[in-house]
Amino acid sequence: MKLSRRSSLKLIGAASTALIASPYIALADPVAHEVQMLSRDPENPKKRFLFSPQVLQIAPGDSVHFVATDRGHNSVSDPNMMPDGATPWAGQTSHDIEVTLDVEGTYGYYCNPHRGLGMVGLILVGDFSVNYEAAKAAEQPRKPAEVYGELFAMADALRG
Ligand SMILES: [Cu+2]
Repeated sequence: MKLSRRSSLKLIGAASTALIASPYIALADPVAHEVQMLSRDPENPKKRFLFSPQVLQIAPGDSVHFVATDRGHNSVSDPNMMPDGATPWAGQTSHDIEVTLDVEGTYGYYCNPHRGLGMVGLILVGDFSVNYEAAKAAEQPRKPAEVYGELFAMADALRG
């Protein structure tokens, strides 16, 4: 279901009132996060073709807006790095795409033109342990495997 942020918030508000006793109703309103698609890291110009931030931790129901800050990139979910029941996404090159992630778990995604150069990212939703080990073990080409090594090291630290 694709809703504007405003109508999502309205629905959440209605649901909270109707189901106030449910422990599964989020306490906070959903948050809209941004991930920039970059050809060059402004903080480290030697670093090319990256998502920023590369690792994003969010709550279920939050949205992620992939912003085409630089042209020539897109965001595509990796089918081997998603929890069961999650909706895959595939943005058009040089276009923004916004996804709402309702299913808890570990999500990997890549830029189609630059996957081979290691342009990949990780999103951790809620209790992301459900498919964490499977996502970590997912087979990758050489360069993305290298980058995922770094990203999962960061994610390991978040797991405590
Ligand atoms: Cu790219």
